[in-house]
Amino acid sequence: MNILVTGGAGFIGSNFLNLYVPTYTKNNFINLDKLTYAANPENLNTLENSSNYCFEHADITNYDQLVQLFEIHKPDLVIHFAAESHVDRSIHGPSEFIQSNIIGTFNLLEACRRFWPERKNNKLFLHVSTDEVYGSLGAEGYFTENTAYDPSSPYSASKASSDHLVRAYHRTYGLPALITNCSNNYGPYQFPEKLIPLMILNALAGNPLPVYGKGENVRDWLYVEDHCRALWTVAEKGIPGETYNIGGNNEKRNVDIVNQICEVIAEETGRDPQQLKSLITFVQDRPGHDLRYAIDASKIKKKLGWQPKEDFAGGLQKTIHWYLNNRDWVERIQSGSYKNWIETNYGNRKNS
Ligand code: NAD
Ligand code: TDX
Repeated sequence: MNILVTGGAGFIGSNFLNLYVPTYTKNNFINLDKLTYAANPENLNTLENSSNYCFEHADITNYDQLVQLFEIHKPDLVIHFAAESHVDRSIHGPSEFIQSNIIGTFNLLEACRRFWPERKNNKLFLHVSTDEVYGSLGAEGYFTENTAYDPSSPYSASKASSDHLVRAYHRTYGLPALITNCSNNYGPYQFPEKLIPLMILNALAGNPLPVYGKGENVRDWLYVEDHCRALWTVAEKGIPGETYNIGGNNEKRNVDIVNQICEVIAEETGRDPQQLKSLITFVQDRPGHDLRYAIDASKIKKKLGWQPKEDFAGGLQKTIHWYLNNRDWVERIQSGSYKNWIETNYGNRKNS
Protein backbone atom coordinates (compact mmCIF):
# COMPACT_ATOMS: atom_id res chain seq x y z
CA MET A 1 0.00 0.00 0.00
CA ASN A 2 1.20 3.54 -0.79
CA ILE A 3 0.53 5.94 2.07
CA LEU A 4 0.70 9.66 1.37
CA VAL A 5 1.30 11.54 4.61
CA THR A 6 0.89 15.31 4.33
CA GLY A 7 2.67 17.48 6.90
CA GLY A 8 4.92 14.59 7.97
CA ALA A 9 7.79 16.89 8.96
CA GLY A 10 5.72 18.62 11.65
CA PHE A 11 5.17 17.53 15.23
CA ILE A 12 2.52 14.81 14.99
CA GLY A 13 3.49 13.74 11.45
CA SER A 14 7.13 13.14 12.49
CA ASN A 15 6.06 11.06 15.45
CA PHE A 16 3.71 9.10 13.19
CA LEU A 17 6.36 8.39 10.54
CA ASN A 18 9.04 7.53 13.12
CA LEU A 19 6.63 5.06 14.67
CA TYR A 20 5.24 3.38 11.54
CA VAL A 21 7.82 3.52 8.71
CA PRO A 22 10.14 1.04 10.49
CA THR A 23 7.21 -1.17 11.58
CA TYR A 24 5.26 -1.48 8.34
CA THR A 25 8.06 -2.12 5.88
CA LYS A 26 5.69 -3.50 3.22
CA ASN A 27 3.99 -0.12 2.95
CA ASN A 28 5.54 2.83 1.13
CA PHE A 29 5.30 6.14 2.99
CA ILE A 30 5.48 9.37 1.00
CA ASN A 31 5.91 12.47 3.14
CA LEU A 32 4.58 15.59 1.37
CA ASP A 33 5.53 18.72 3.25
CA LYS A 34 5.99 22.40 2.44
CA LEU A 35 8.55 22.74 5.26
CA THR A 36 7.08 25.78 6.97
CA TYR A 37 8.66 27.21 10.14
CA ALA A 38 6.91 24.38 12.09
CA ALA A 39 8.57 21.60 10.10
CA ASN A 40 11.96 20.12 10.74
CA PRO A 41 13.41 17.51 8.35
CA GLU A 42 15.89 16.58 11.12
CA ASN A 43 12.96 14.95 12.94
CA LEU A 44 13.08 12.24 10.27
CA ASN A 45 16.85 11.69 10.06
CA THR A 46 16.61 8.05 11.10
CA LEU A 47 14.28 7.30 8.16
CA GLU A 48 16.60 8.67 5.47
CA ASN A 49 17.91 5.25 4.46
CA SER A 50 14.60 3.42 4.71
CA SER A 51 13.65 1.98 1.33
CA ASN A 52 9.93 2.40 2.11
CA TYR A 53 10.16 6.15 2.81
CA CYS A 54 10.55 9.20 0.60
CA PHE A 55 10.16 12.95 1.01
CA GLU A 56 8.44 15.31 -1.44
CA HIS A 57 8.85 19.03 -0.91
CA ALA A 58 5.44 20.35 -2.00
CA ASP A 59 2.63 22.69 -1.04
CA ILE A 60 -0.96 21.47 -0.79
CA THR A 61 -2.20 24.88 -1.93
CA ASN A 62 -0.67 24.03 -5.34
CA TYR A 63 -3.12 21.67 -7.07
CA ASP A 64 -0.82 20.98 -10.04
CA GLN A 65 1.91 19.76 -7.71
CA LEU A 66 -0.56 17.41 -6.05
CA VAL A 67 -1.63 16.01 -9.41
CA GLN A 68 2.00 15.29 -10.34
CA LEU A 69 2.63 13.57 -7.02
CA PHE A 70 -0.55 11.49 -7.26
CA GLU A 71 0.56 10.39 -10.75
CA ILE A 72 3.99 9.37 -9.49
CA HIS A 73 3.11 7.77 -6.14
CA LYS A 74 -0.46 6.47 -6.71
CA PRO A 75 -1.51 6.71 -3.06
CA ASP A 76 -4.06 4.27 -1.64
CA LEU A 77 -4.28 5.99 1.72
CA VAL A 78 -3.93 9.71 2.41
CA ILE A 79 -3.30 10.77 6.01
CA HIS A 80 -3.76 14.51 6.05
CA PHE A 81 -1.83 16.26 8.83
CA ALA A 82 -0.62 19.33 6.90
CA ALA A 83 -1.99 22.54 8.36
CA GLU A 84 -1.10 25.76 10.05
CA SER A 85 -1.67 24.68 13.64
CA HIS A 86 -1.07 27.47 16.14
CA VAL A 87 -4.07 29.43 17.47
CA ASP A 88 -2.08 32.55 18.47
CA ARG A 89 -0.51 32.79 15.00
CA SER A 90 -4.00 32.53 13.47
CA ILE A 91 -5.03 35.54 15.57
CA HIS A 92 -2.03 37.61 14.41
CA GLY A 93 -2.36 36.53 10.75
CA PRO A 94 -5.24 34.31 9.61
CA SER A 95 -4.47 34.33 5.88
CA GLU A 96 -2.08 31.34 5.80
CA PHE A 97 -4.64 29.34 7.78
CA ILE A 98 -7.31 29.94 5.17
CA GLN A 99 -4.90 28.98 2.38
CA SER A 100 -3.33 25.83 3.82
CA ASN A 101 -6.15 24.51 5.97
CA ILE A 102 -9.14 25.22 3.73
CA ILE A 103 -7.82 25.60 0.16
CA GLY A 104 -5.09 23.01 0.75
CA THR A 105 -7.60 20.44 2.01
CA PHE A 106 -9.92 21.24 -0.89
CA ASN A 107 -7.06 20.61 -3.37
CA LEU A 108 -6.24 17.28 -1.77
CA LEU A 109 -9.88 16.24 -1.89
CA GLU A 110 -10.04 17.23 -5.55
CA ALA A 111 -6.90 15.21 -6.30
CA CYS A 112 -8.43 12.17 -4.58
CA ARG A 113 -11.68 12.63 -6.50
CA ARG A 114 -9.72 12.77 -9.76
CA PHE A 115 -7.46 9.77 -9.09
CA TRP A 116 -9.88 7.56 -7.21
CA PRO A 117 -12.91 7.49 -9.53
CA GLU A 118 -13.26 3.71 -9.27
CA ARG A 119 -12.43 0.86 -6.89
CA LYS A 120 -12.91 3.36 -4.10
CA ASN A 121 -13.16 0.54 -1.57
CA ASN A 122 -9.40 0.17 -1.61
CA LYS A 123 -8.79 3.85 -0.93
CA LEU A 124 -9.05 5.99 2.17
CA PHE A 125 -8.70 9.65 3.08
CA LEU A 126 -8.02 10.21 6.77
CA HIS A 127 -8.46 13.82 7.82
CA VAL A 128 -6.62 14.68 11.05
CA SER A 129 -8.60 17.34 12.87
CA THR A 130 -9.01 18.90 16.27
CA ASP A 131 -11.49 19.15 19.14
CA GLU A 132 -11.28 22.95 18.78
CA VAL A 133 -13.94 22.79 16.04
CA TYR A 134 -16.52 22.22 18.81
CA GLY A 135 -15.76 25.53 20.54
CA SER A 136 -15.71 25.84 24.31
CA LEU A 137 -17.27 23.78 27.09
CA GLY A 138 -18.38 25.24 30.43
CA ALA A 139 -17.47 23.52 33.68
CA GLU A 140 -19.41 20.35 32.80
CA GLY A 141 -19.83 17.98 29.86
CA TYR A 142 -17.76 16.47 27.04
CA PHE A 143 -17.42 16.82 23.28
CA THR A 144 -18.98 13.87 21.46
CA GLU A 145 -18.98 13.21 17.72
CA ASN A 146 -22.46 14.80 17.64
CA THR A 147 -21.52 18.08 19.33
CA ALA A 148 -22.38 21.04 17.07
CA TYR A 149 -19.45 22.91 15.52
CA ASP A 150 -18.81 26.31 17.14
CA PRO A 151 -15.20 27.35 16.44
CA SER A 152 -13.75 30.43 18.16
CA SER A 153 -10.41 31.22 16.47
CA PRO A 154 -9.43 31.63 12.82
CA TYR A 155 -7.44 28.38 13.28
CA SER A 156 -10.40 26.37 14.56
CA ALA A 157 -12.75 27.96 12.00
CA SER A 158 -10.36 26.92 9.22
CA LYS A 159 -10.18 23.35 10.59
CA ALA A 160 -13.99 23.29 10.91
CA SER A 161 -14.27 24.39 7.26
CA SER A 162 -11.93 21.63 6.19
CA ASP A 163 -13.93 19.04 8.18
CA HIS A 164 -17.12 20.22 6.44
CA LEU A 165 -15.48 19.85 3.03
CA VAL A 166 -14.29 16.33 3.83
CA ARG A 167 -17.77 15.30 5.02
CA ALA A 168 -19.35 16.87 1.94
CA TYR A 169 -16.99 14.94 -0.38
CA HIS A 170 -18.01 11.73 1.33
CA ARG A 171 -21.73 12.46 1.05
CA THR A 172 -21.67 13.95 -2.45
CA TYR A 173 -18.99 11.99 -4.28
CA GLY A 174 -18.74 8.89 -2.11
CA LEU A 175 -15.12 9.70 -1.28
CA PRO A 176 -14.05 7.12 1.35
CA ALA A 177 -13.13 9.64 4.01
CA LEU A 178 -12.82 9.55 7.78
CA ILE A 179 -12.39 12.42 10.23
CA THR A 180 -10.70 12.32 13.63
CA ASN A 181 -10.99 15.15 16.17
CA CYS A 182 -8.27 14.96 18.79
CA SER A 183 -7.51 16.93 21.94
CA ASN A 184 -4.19 18.69 22.77
CA ASN A 185 -1.08 16.63 22.02
CA TYR A 186 2.31 16.87 23.72
CA GLY A 187 5.60 15.01 23.28
CA PRO A 188 8.91 15.09 21.35
CA TYR A 189 9.42 17.36 18.31
CA GLN A 190 6.69 19.85 19.26
CA PHE A 191 7.51 23.38 18.12
CA PRO A 192 8.12 25.58 21.19
CA GLU A 193 5.27 27.96 20.45
CA LYS A 194 2.78 25.54 22.08
CA LEU A 195 2.20 25.61 25.84
CA ILE A 196 4.19 22.58 27.05
CA PRO A 197 7.46 22.95 25.06
CA LEU A 198 7.37 26.75 25.48
CA MET A 199 7.16 26.40 29.26
CA ILE A 200 9.83 23.67 29.40
CA LEU A 201 12.33 25.73 27.41
CA ASN A 202 11.54 29.01 29.18
CA ALA A 203 11.92 27.35 32.59
CA LEU A 204 15.25 25.77 31.58
CA ALA A 205 16.47 29.19 30.40
CA GLY A 206 15.18 30.98 33.51
CA ASN A 207 12.78 33.10 31.40
CA PRO A 208 9.26 34.18 32.44
CA LEU A 209 6.50 31.56 32.08
CA PRO A 210 3.66 33.53 30.42
CA VAL A 211 0.30 32.07 31.49
CA TYR A 212 -2.69 33.64 29.72
CA GLY A 213 -5.40 35.21 31.89
CA LYS A 214 -5.72 33.42 35.24
CA GLY A 215 -4.45 30.08 33.94
CA GLU A 216 -7.82 28.49 34.62
CA ASN A 217 -8.49 27.32 31.06
CA VAL A 218 -8.63 23.55 30.81
CA ARG A 219 -7.17 21.36 28.06
CA ASP A 220 -7.43 17.57 27.71
CA TRP A 221 -3.87 16.30 27.10
CA LEU A 222 -2.84 13.24 25.09
CA TYR A 223 0.69 11.92 24.52
CA VAL A 224 1.44 12.22 20.82
CA GLU A 225 2.21 8.51 20.24
CA ASP A 226 -1.21 7.63 21.63
CA HIS A 227 -2.75 9.95 19.03
CA CYS A 228 -0.64 8.28 16.31
CA ARG A 229 -1.80 4.81 17.42
CA ALA A 230 -5.38 6.01 17.35
CA LEU A 231 -4.91 7.26 13.79
CA TRP A 232 -3.44 3.95 12.67
CA THR A 233 -6.36 2.13 14.30
CA VAL A 234 -8.86 4.39 12.53
CA ALA A 235 -7.11 3.86 9.17
CA GLU A 236 -7.24 0.08 9.68
CA LYS A 237 -10.67 -0.38 11.21
CA GLY A 238 -12.67 2.86 10.87
CA ILE A 239 -15.80 3.04 8.74
CA PRO A 240 -15.68 5.60 5.89
CA GLY A 241 -18.02 8.51 6.53
CA GLU A 242 -17.57 8.21 10.30
CA THR A 243 -15.96 10.64 12.73
CA TYR A 244 -13.94 9.52 15.76
CA ASN A 245 -13.08 11.72 18.74
CA ILE A 246 -9.67 11.00 20.29
CA GLY A 247 -8.65 12.02 23.81
CA GLY A 248 -6.90 10.77 26.92
CA ASN A 249 -9.47 11.77 29.55
CA ASN A 250 -6.81 13.93 31.09
CA GLU A 251 -8.11 17.41 31.85
CA LYS A 252 -5.72 19.91 33.40
CA ARG A 253 -5.81 23.66 34.11
CA ASN A 254 -2.98 25.50 32.36
CA VAL A 255 -1.53 26.86 35.61
CA ASP A 256 -1.41 23.33 37.06
CA ILE A 257 0.47 22.06 34.00
CA VAL A 258 3.04 24.85 34.32
CA ASN A 259 3.55 24.11 38.03
CA GLN A 260 3.96 20.40 37.24
CA ILE A 261 6.54 21.21 34.54
CA CYS A 262 8.50 23.25 37.12
CA GLU A 263 8.42 20.34 39.57
CA VAL A 264 9.66 17.77 37.04
CA ILE A 265 12.41 20.08 35.78
CA ALA A 266 13.48 20.73 39.38
CA GLU A 267 13.71 16.97 40.02
CA GLU A 268 15.60 16.31 36.79
CA THR A 269 18.08 19.18 37.08
CA GLY A 270 18.44 19.69 40.85
CA ARG A 271 17.05 23.23 40.68
CA ASP A 272 14.80 24.80 43.29
CA PRO A 273 11.13 24.18 42.34
CA GLN A 274 9.93 27.37 44.09
CA GLN A 275 12.41 29.47 42.15
CA LEU A 276 11.17 27.95 38.88
CA LYS A 277 7.54 28.56 39.89
CA SER A 278 8.35 32.19 40.68
CA LEU A 279 8.92 32.62 36.92
CA ILE A 280 5.15 32.19 36.32
CA THR A 281 3.77 35.48 34.99
CA PHE A 282 0.06 35.96 34.35
CA VAL A 283 -0.29 37.88 31.09
CA GLN A 284 -3.07 39.36 28.98
CA ASP A 285 -5.47 36.66 27.83
CA ARG A 286 -5.77 35.22 24.32
CA PRO A 287 -8.77 36.85 22.55
CA GLY A 288 -11.65 34.38 22.15
CA HIS A 289 -9.86 31.96 24.51
CA ASP A 290 -11.92 28.75 24.84
CA LEU A 291 -12.44 27.93 28.51
CA ARG A 292 -12.43 24.16 28.50
CA TYR A 293 -11.96 21.19 26.16
CA ALA A 294 -12.82 17.63 27.20
CA ILE A 295 -13.23 14.69 24.85
CA ASP A 296 -15.63 11.79 25.14
CA ALA A 297 -13.56 9.10 23.39
CA SER A 298 -15.93 6.22 24.12
CA LYS A 299 -16.75 5.63 20.42
CA ILE A 300 -13.17 4.89 19.31
CA LYS A 301 -12.61 2.85 22.47
CA LYS A 302 -15.74 0.72 22.13
CA LYS A 303 -15.97 0.39 18.33
CA LEU A 304 -12.27 0.19 17.41
CA GLY A 305 -10.66 -1.00 20.64
CA TRP A 306 -8.17 1.89 21.00
CA GLN A 307 -6.86 2.86 24.44
CA PRO A 308 -4.19 5.42 25.36
CA LYS A 309 -1.05 3.80 26.85
CA GLU A 310 0.71 6.74 28.46
CA ASP A 311 -0.40 8.51 31.65
CA PHE A 312 0.28 12.23 31.98
CA ALA A 313 3.06 12.01 34.59
CA GLY A 314 4.99 9.47 32.45
CA GLY A 315 4.37 11.32 29.19
CA LEU A 316 5.45 14.66 30.66
CA GLN A 317 8.64 13.15 32.07
CA LYS A 318 9.49 11.56 28.69
CA THR A 319 8.83 14.89 26.99
CA ILE A 320 11.03 16.86 29.39
CA HIS A 321 13.82 14.26 28.97
CA TRP A 322 13.53 14.62 25.22
CA TYR A 323 13.96 18.43 25.34
CA LEU A 324 16.85 18.08 27.83
CA ASN A 325 18.59 15.50 25.60
CA ASN A 326 18.08 17.33 22.31
CA ARG A 327 19.61 20.72 23.02
CA ASP A 328 21.02 21.01 19.45
CA TRP A 329 17.54 20.54 17.98
CA VAL A 330 16.24 23.18 20.37
CA GLU A 331 19.02 25.64 19.55
CA ARG A 332 18.53 25.29 15.81
CA ILE A 333 14.77 25.78 16.08
CA GLN A 334 15.11 28.89 18.26
CA SER A 335 16.48 30.84 15.30
CA GLY A 336 15.73 34.38 14.14
CA SER A 337 12.16 33.70 13.03
CA TYR A 338 11.38 32.08 16.39
CA LYS A 339 12.66 35.15 18.22
CA ASN A 340 10.47 37.34 15.98
CA TRP A 341 7.44 35.24 16.91
CA ILE A 342 8.15 35.53 20.64
CA GLU A 343 8.39 39.31 20.26
CA THR A 344 5.17 39.45 18.18
CA ASN A 345 3.12 37.33 20.59
CA TYR A 346 4.52 38.30 23.97
CA GLY A 347 6.20 41.68 23.40
CA ASN A 348 3.09 43.81 23.91
CA ARG A 349 1.12 41.53 26.25
CA LYS A 350 0.50 43.37 29.51
CA ASN A 351 0.56 41.46 32.80
CA SER A 352 -2.96 40.47 33.86
P1 NAD B 1 2.68 21.35 13.04
O1 NAD B 1 2.41 22.81 12.89
O2 NAD B 1 3.74 20.89 13.99
O3 NAD B 1 3.05 20.72 11.62
C1 NAD B 1 2.32 21.02 10.47
C2 NAD B 1 3.08 20.48 9.27
O4 NAD B 1 2.31 20.78 8.08
C3 NAD B 1 4.46 21.12 9.07
O5 NAD B 1 5.41 20.13 8.77
C4 NAD B 1 4.25 22.07 7.89
O6 NAD B 1 5.42 22.27 7.12
C5 NAD B 1 3.17 21.33 7.11
N1 NAD B 1 2.39 22.24 6.26
C6 NAD B 1 1.76 23.38 6.63
N2 NAD B 1 1.19 23.96 5.57
C7 NAD B 1 1.46 23.17 4.49
C8 NAD B 1 1.14 23.26 3.13
N3 NAD B 1 0.46 24.29 2.62
N4 NAD B 1 1.55 22.25 2.31
C9 NAD B 1 2.28 21.21 2.80
N5 NAD B 1 2.62 21.11 4.09
C10 NAD B 1 2.23 22.09 4.93
O7 NAD B 1 1.27 20.70 13.39
P2 NAD B 1 0.92 19.43 14.29
O8 NAD B 1 0.78 19.88 15.68
O9 NAD B 1 1.83 18.33 13.93
O10 NAD B 1 -0.55 19.11 13.76
C11 NAD B 1 -0.75 18.25 12.65
C12 NAD B 1 -2.25 18.16 12.37
O11 NAD B 1 -2.93 17.67 13.51
C13 NAD B 1 -2.89 19.51 12.04
O12 NAD B 1 -3.83 19.31 11.01
C14 NAD B 1 -3.59 19.91 13.34
O13 NAD B 1 -4.72 20.71 13.08
C15 NAD B 1 -3.98 18.56 13.89
N6 NAD B 1 -4.10 18.49 15.35
C16 NAD B 1 -3.08 18.93 16.15
C17 NAD B 1 -3.19 18.82 17.53
C18 NAD B 1 -2.08 19.28 18.46
O14 NAD B 1 -2.27 19.30 19.67
N7 NAD B 1 -0.92 19.63 17.96
C19 NAD B 1 -4.34 18.26 18.10
C20 NAD B 1 -5.37 17.83 17.25
C21 NAD B 1 -5.22 17.94 15.88
O1 TDX C 1 2.19 31.11 26.17
C1 TDX C 1 1.12 30.49 26.34
N1 TDX C 1 0.43 30.65 27.50
C2 TDX C 1 -0.76 30.04 27.75
O2 TDX C 1 -1.35 30.23 28.81
C3 TDX C 1 0.58 29.58 25.35
C4 TDX C 1 1.31 29.37 24.04
C5 TDX C 1 -0.61 28.97 25.61
N2 TDX C 1 -1.28 29.20 26.77
C6 TDX C 1 -2.58 28.52 26.99
C7 TDX C 1 -3.59 28.68 25.89
C8 TDX C 1 -4.36 27.38 25.95
O3 TDX C 1 -5.40 27.47 26.90
O4 TDX C 1 -2.30 27.13 27.06
C9 TDX C 1 -3.33 26.36 26.43
C10 TDX C 1 -2.73 25.54 25.31
O5 TDX C 1 -2.30 26.43 24.31
P1 TDX C 1 -1.64 25.93 22.94
O6 TDX C 1 -0.47 25.07 23.26
O7 TDX C 1 -1.43 27.11 22.07
O8 TDX C 1 -2.75 24.95 22.38
P2 TDX C 1 -4.30 25.18 21.99
O9 TDX C 1 -4.58 26.60 21.73
O10 TDX C 1 -5.12 24.52 23.06
O11 TDX C 1 -4.36 24.35 20.63
C11 TDX C 1 -3.67 23.07 20.52
O12 TDX C 1 -4.54 22.00 20.68
C12 TDX C 1 -5.44 21.71 19.64
C13 TDX C 1 -2.93 22.96 19.19
O13 TDX C 1 -2.09 24.07 19.02
C14 TDX C 1 -3.88 22.82 18.05
O14 TDX C 1 -3.18 22.62 16.82
C15 TDX C 1 -4.77 21.66 18.30
O15 TDX C 1 -5.72 21.57 17.30
